[in-house]
Amino acid sequence: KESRDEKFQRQHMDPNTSPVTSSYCNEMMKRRSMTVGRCKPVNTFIHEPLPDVQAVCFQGNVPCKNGQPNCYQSSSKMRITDCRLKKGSKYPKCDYQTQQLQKSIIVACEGNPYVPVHFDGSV
Ligand code: T3P
Repeated sequence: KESRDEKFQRQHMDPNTSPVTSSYCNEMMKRRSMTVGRCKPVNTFIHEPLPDVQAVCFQGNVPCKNGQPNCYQSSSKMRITDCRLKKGSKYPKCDYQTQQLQKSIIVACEGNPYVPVHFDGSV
């Protein structure tokens, strides 16, 4: 079974692509199985090396949006792509807007080793 950190990597890590075309999100959301059963409405891909993203678990501690205490904000801006489902897009035709950004990321971390398991947002 897929572990929570494997799921984070499937949903959020894309170190080797510095995007991108306007079809990036349509292709990647499908390739990474986020259009199975429903279209995941919002998802962010991170274009930085995995060790740099894992290191965020030891950077600035911030509260998570759900009130839990285990979120961390990256001290540096990272290259990310936000995928947002377009208005009117209806499953199974998941049609996404692709937006490249450079922002600080906020992830939730768990476990031993202590690694990212959820993408909480970007600032
Ligand atoms: P996950 O917990 O699998 O990482 O908040 C619900 C989902 O939306 C959550 O999935 C993370 C995702 N999300 C992004 O990927 N980027 C964002 O900027 C926000 C706000 C949410």
